[in-house]
Amino acid sequence: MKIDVLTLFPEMFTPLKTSIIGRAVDSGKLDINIVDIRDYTLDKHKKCDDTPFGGGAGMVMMPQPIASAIEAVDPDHEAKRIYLSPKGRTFNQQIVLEYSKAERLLLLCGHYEGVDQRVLDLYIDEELSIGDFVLTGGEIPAMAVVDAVSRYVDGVINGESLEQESFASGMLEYPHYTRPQEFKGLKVPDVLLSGHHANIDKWRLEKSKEITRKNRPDLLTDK
Ligand code: 4GN
Repeated sequence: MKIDVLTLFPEMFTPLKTSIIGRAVDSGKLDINIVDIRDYTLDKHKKCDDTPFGGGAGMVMMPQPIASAIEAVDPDHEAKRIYLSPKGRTFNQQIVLEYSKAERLLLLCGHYEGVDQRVLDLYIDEELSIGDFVLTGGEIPAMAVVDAVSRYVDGVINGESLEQESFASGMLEYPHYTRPQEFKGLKVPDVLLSGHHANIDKWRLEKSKEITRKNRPDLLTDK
């Protein structure tokens, strides 16, 4: 999968060089192209934002640099083009799966008060929000999308982990334990040491229901 990320702050994306995503990029399973919108400005002072028509606080990202950047990286509109914004539809695991089937994604990160509406009207397929809160820019939401979607790209992580995880079952995950068997007076539950796999599965299912009832009862309508 190829993901283009358009931003005024490319240095914010260094975390994607790390860990599982970094490895997937190095092995060629993922192509993450971080594009500096400023490289596409035609302004002699490299200006990419301006004051809002109608007045008000803050700055608006100018349409020309963004339009030129999108036309340069995705001239034939092969990518699903997404703008990260608190006004978008709310991201969830179903959307992760939907996006993971695309050959290409293009993520546009706004900053300040956001981008000129005409960029959205002319170039963007959908607005997406990672939750009901406002950040200084779309970069962190874009990274969340890259990470969540990349996990479903073939070979990035093993398929068993994907099936086991929270939301695959429609419930939250059971607790995990590793060595030592006792830590600061707290013991690992006996059943996990028993080797009795039917009992272990039963315990995990009960724990999943318990944590889901406590934190996300909305997920439990039929369980
Ligand atoms: C996305 C962008 C939050 C989200 C953002 C989110 C930059 N904050 N909930 N901040 O996914 C106005 C236009 C704020 C750009 C935007």
